[in-house]
Amino acid sequence: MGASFSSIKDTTLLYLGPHKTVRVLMIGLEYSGKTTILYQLKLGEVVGTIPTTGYNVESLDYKKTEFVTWDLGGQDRLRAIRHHYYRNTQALICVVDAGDRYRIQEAKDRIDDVLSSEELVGVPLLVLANKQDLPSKVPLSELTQRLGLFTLRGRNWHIQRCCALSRDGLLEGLDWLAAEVTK
Ligand SMILES: Nc1nc2c(ncn2[C@@H]2O[C@H](COP(=O)(O)OP(=O)(O)OP(=O)(O)O)[C@@H](O)[C@H]2O)c(=O)[nH]1
Ligand SMILES: [Mg+2]
Repeated sequence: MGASFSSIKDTTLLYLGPHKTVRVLMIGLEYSGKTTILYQLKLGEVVGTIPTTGYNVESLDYKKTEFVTWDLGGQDRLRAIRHHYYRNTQALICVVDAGDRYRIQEAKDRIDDVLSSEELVGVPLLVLANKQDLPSKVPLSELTQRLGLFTLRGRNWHIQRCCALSRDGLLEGLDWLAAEVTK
């Protein structure tokens, strides 16, 4: 934590350009930080957000891969429309507010609900344990346990600490995802 990261745009200068396009779905409870993460990765800055009532979609070029990333609004009432975006998804990012221990069960229920979709069978899952700057953050081992990640079967998963405000951990998470989708 505390190290500075170059923006994705800067990083792509090192490469010849995207060689592969991957459809990524970003899910998680409302207020977990999905939109903040999306625009931190796209623009290299923190943007002011309002609750997402549909989706945001951005193309992120990173390590010869174009991540077309769909950030789906997390409010409960949007459940009925979220599944329309599942088809052809090649990677999942689930954002969890690690500072809110009272909503971990709800976050687990959301993950389980999304993963139960037939359209997402076998799709690799990156869990971003966001808001690591908050003193109330839940230790990663406890979060991993309570989200039930050890019991997942039939898909590769990885959990990564991050802070959307400072960018810490975001590129490490994308590194894992990039390696997964290019296997
Ligand atoms: N302290 C802290 N606050 C964060 C962090 N990431 C996001 N936030 C704040 O959390 C709030 C919600 O962020 P959003 O990105 O709008 O959350 P969301 O998951 O997109 O929410 P929905 O669109 O309703 O699903 C905002 O006030 C962000 O500034 C973080 O790493 N640390
Ligand atoms: Mg949002």
